[in-house]
Amino acid sequence: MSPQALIDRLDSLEKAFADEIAPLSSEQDIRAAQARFLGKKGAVSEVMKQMGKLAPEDRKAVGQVANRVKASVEGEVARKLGELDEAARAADLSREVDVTLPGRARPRGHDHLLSQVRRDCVAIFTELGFDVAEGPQVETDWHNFEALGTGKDHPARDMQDTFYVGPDLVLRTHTSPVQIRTMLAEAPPIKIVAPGVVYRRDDDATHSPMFTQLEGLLVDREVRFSDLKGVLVHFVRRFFGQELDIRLRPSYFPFVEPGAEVDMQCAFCRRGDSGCRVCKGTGWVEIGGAGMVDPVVFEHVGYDPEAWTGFAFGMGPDRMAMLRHGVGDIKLLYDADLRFLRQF
Ligand code: FA5
Repeated sequence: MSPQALIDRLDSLEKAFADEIAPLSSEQDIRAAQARFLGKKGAVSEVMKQMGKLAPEDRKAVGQVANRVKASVEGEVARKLGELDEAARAADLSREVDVTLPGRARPRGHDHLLSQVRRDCVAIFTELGFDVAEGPQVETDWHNFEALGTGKDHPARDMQDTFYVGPDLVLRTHTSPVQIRTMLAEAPPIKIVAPGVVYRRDDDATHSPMFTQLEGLLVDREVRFSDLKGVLVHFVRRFFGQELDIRLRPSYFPFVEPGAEVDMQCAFCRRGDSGCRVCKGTGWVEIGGAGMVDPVVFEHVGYDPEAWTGFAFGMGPDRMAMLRHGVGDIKLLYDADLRFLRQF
């Protein structure tokens, strides 16, 4: 082809490109058109391949036109894409938004049943003037056992199957070590409750390896067993909202003397109906242990056992949650199944 024919061809390609992209309205189509003209096998490139055969001065003239056409195609592409961008932004801005429409509601969670029960329990005692105390879940053998009158060889160690995390470190088996920590830190009189998680190698429908307890400790002058009973009766009636009675059965804990197991009247059948699955027909359900603080415990924490007296109790809020809400298996409290938890 002659140099002039190549220049004419390039000029007509420039016009053809402008016509081709004028109606296009997507970036994808515009890029495809660009490739058909400027790509390796594109129309402009095909023309340029023929320039090799030209005399040097002709090659220069055709080359200049080719460069101009290339720049013009690229300029057209940029302009067209800019137009598309502008149109999209304008469409976005002119879209109507009804600001009076209600927003999308987010589902709301609520406290876990055990948190609710714990809060209810603590509230009943703070009303009576008790403070809230806390202690660590990984506890020393001394705080969990020794200081509570349970030496290394004491047979009562078998009463609680313990998870050991070191030679002298345990996952606390009850909240009673908080009694020790509180008395070591503060002088009497003392009036605290200590809610918290405890651990034992236990596992059935009413026993979980991790469960909660609520400890209570009151130390003052001339504290009597009847004070303990009065506080426990008040608590049970406030928590269950019924005139339920409690029963204190003589029992043994190394840190109280005398000690008792605390039973409450069955909140379901009240009288011990033979078919009641909660009390198994006895009319009573065990909810905790209690007693008068053993003088040996006062000695361990440096209180004068001649001057001070006290009572302590440890209850199982999990059991009380099960009783109040008719939950048949303690595992439901720890399974995190929303179908169960949403009911409370
Ligand atoms: C104690 O743990 C004593 N520390 C309580 C105490 C405190 C007595 C202060 C005297 C003075 P006991 O092992 O009985 O006692 O446990 C108390 C309550 O915890 C039980 O009545 C029961 O309600 C609950 N409990 C015990 N083991 C489990 C378990 N594996 N799962 C759920 N609840 C449990």
